[in-house]
Amino acid sequence: MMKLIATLTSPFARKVRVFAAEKHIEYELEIDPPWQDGTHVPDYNPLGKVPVWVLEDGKTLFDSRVIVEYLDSISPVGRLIPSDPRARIAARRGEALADGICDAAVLVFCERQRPPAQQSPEWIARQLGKVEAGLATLSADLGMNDWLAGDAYSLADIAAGCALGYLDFRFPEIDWRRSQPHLSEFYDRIMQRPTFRDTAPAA
Ligand code: GSF
Repeated sequence: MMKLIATLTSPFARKVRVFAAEKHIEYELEIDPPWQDGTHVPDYNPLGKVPVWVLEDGKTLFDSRVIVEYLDSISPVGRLIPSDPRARIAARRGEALADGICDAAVLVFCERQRPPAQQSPEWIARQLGKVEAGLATLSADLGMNDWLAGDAYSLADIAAGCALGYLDFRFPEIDWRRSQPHLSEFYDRIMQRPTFRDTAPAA
């Protein structure tokens, strides 16, 4: 059986979990927080990050973008990465934007774990600026549409939903719903999907 090494808080791992669930791909979920002593994550991924996907023959795939591409290729059920080149690039761009928001947010979260005297307010502000600008662009890209890339639900929407969920989980003080009402409606729409409800971040 294929295996996913993840945490229940990683937005990148959630993207993979939602993606696999939407495609009815079965796998074993192994929780292994990469920050903890004794983690085995570096044995699977030299970068020491989750998610990692372990194939039946023991080969490993990372990062989340490579994993979702693989998952879309092994099952024709409900394609989530469009095959039309323009729609495909739009979906991947949306994913890159959402992942980039998460990268910046994760850096802020990590910085805030350090002793207060070692934290850099400038660094935190720089990363939070990326989160704000990223949200504004997501909202602009969504416009009045239901989904981010073309007419159909895609990888871009999954990545964006995971990014918004991560912000709610780690940064409840960021009131993105008020500043981005379209994203708020989008998030309500995506949270109706069982695959999203079943994968909400948990401490
Ligand atoms: C990012 C994975 C990542 O940042 C991907 O899979 O898309 N580009 C990669 N993972 C974090 C956990 S998280 O905050 O989602 C991670 O494993 N960090 C451990 C470390 O040592 O940086």
